[in-house]
Amino acid sequence: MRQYLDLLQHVLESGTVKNDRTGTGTISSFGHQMKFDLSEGFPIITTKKIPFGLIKSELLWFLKGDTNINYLLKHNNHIWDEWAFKKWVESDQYDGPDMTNFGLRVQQDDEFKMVYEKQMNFFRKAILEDPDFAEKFGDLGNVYGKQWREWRKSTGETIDQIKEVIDTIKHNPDSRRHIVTAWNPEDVPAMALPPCHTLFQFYVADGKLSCQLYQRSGDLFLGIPFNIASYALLTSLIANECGLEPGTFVHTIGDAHIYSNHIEQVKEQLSRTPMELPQLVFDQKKDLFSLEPGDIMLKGYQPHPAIKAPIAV
Ligand code: THF
Repeated sequence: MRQYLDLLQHVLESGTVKNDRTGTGTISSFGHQMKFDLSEGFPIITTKKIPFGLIKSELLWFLKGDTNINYLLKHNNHIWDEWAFKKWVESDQYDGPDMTNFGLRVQQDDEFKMVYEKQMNFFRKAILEDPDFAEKFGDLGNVYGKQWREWRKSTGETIDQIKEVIDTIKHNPDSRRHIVTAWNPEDVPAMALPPCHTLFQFYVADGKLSCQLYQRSGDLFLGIPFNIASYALLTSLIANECGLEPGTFVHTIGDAHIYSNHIEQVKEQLSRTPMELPQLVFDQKKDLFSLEPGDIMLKGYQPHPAIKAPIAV
């Protein structure tokens, strides 16, 4: 995982200070690529502990075509809560305390943080316990799951991009069109968070399946370690489904940035020595769409301790 640490170091040293949508501030650099040979072990960062359980449930959620955070909450996964919460507090059915700009205020104002946490806990409970509320406010709209499995055509029909790409990998492996896109220009203006993982392509050679992701924007400290592990897992699962071995994961990033409130954490991470990579183990007989998080595990993952950092919303 030297490549990841080198990228952190490079952006820290030569990035440009740049303002961003969230108002947090970043150091940023444009156009980077990392390559991970999946036969050398599973590429999960070892210089801090990454909660792999969250990566499994998020990826399976995407693959099911689910866009409601209810599934994630049932699996104790809270990485998308803020986005659904934001839709709720901005809707005309919300009549609690003012939550404008909660992402920034939570970090600056302890009194506000308590009020926010009370609202957030109420929100989570309602999503889990009240099906009508969950249907209305748990849904994130046209996010990854929707675009991957139910891309809407102008005729009203839908395209299952994942099924189609598996089919073409199996029947026409040499094709140069094994592409899944999440970037839908028609949807973008109305989206709370337009897809960061805009497009990926598969490639078959020598019995191995490789995958390249074009990520338009990458939060190097919090998001990128998740994204690398998630796409490495996706590549391995699709390879298995197609009777191939996993090849290389190529990660191409547009705006690669370190948030200004992650700098101390990044320096701490750079002071640590990487450990050996773990092995991915999963139930290879199960079909892709019926896999559950419990069917997937890492063997020999012995990372350094976790490093906490605030997420920019
Ligand atoms: N927004 C921002 N600012 N960065 C992102 O990486 C990001 N994502 C998704 C949507 N919006 C984003 C959500 N992905 C964590 C990790 C990935 C996320 C969201 C949050 C996170 O906080 N990870 C903690 C552990 C959290 C926990 O244990 O519950 C960590 O230490 O890694 C782009 O994919």
